[in-house]
Amino acid sequence: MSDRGLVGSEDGVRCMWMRGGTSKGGYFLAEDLPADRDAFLLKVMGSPDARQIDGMGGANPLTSKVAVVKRSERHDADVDYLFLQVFVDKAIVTDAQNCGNILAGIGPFAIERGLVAAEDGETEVRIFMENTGQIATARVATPDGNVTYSGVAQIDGVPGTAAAVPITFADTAGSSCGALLPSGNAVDVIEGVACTLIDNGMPVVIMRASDLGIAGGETPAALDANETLRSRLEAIRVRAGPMMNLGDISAKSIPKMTMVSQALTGGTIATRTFIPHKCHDAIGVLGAVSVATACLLPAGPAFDMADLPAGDNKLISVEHPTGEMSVVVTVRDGAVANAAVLRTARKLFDGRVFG
Ligand code: NQM
Repeated sequence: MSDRGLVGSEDGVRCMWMRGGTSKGGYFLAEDLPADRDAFLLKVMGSPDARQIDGMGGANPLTSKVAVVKRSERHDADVDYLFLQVFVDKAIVTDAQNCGNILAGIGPFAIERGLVAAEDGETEVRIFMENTGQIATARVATPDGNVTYSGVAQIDGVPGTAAAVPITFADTAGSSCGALLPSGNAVDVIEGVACTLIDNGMPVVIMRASDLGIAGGETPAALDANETLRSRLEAIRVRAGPMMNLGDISAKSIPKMTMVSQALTGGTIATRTFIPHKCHDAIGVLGAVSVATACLLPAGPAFDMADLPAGDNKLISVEHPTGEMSVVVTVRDGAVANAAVLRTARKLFDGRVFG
């Protein structure tokens, strides 16, 4: 029996729960979702409720995420991926942002659901990211033609090791804002703070930590408890949204707010990111690509703080509260031509979920 249109269907809806990078969420085939998708997803996650006690969500934006996947009709992609952020404490489901962490589970999910045929050894999956209209290419470990989640790759923010999922992005500049520097400037001063408004896959406002009165190495819990900081960041964000061609951002989870300082553990730069109302325990994938790109802008606050390696293929180590994210960028004519990251993913559950 079809589940379409039945929010509270007693039969539930087919769904795979996966960790993708440092995030976690429900992965659905587009054809399996009911017509009143957003009402269904709010019930699945248990939103709005700070504890999400009546749903699958983990009471954190990073564990209240959804991927919707279908076979692509494009010649340059195998599958289409739509990311949806389900707010924890508000009745909002938004496609206004992309997510490079949940992206890490798309290749394995697509193969497991039969949308992409597995090779013997490794399978390349070309993913059209519907939120931003761009393509990512993921490589999935498929020994003997089956997806494996076990392996030796380690990413900060996730305990243990798993199979590597290397992901390459090209042409991510201006993904949501229409231009890499949507205001036309490398630096804008907002509320007295020097900001770089940048979008290389994720719209991010980059500021010096010291300009916001913090050192830059604080824990997310300490920053979440800093009401003065949070209200200053929101005042800047509200003004930055329209400058970034994002319109009224009050009900959107973009732009992200990243404060940078000099690297603390041997990386290129240190970050603390609000996404946008809670401090990230790590940093988003595409958020890190935007920060890495900002490190190359001589006039900006990130350049001042960055300890950049030489050469046109740069490994930029973006430090965050639980370690670092390595972004490998290829620089052409002084600009980032493409970026690559290493992620892992793990299937946690496959079954039916109830709305
Ligand atoms: O920037 C969190 C995450 C993300 C987004 C957020 C992400 C990205 O860590 O590509 O991955 O910034 O909301 O999953």
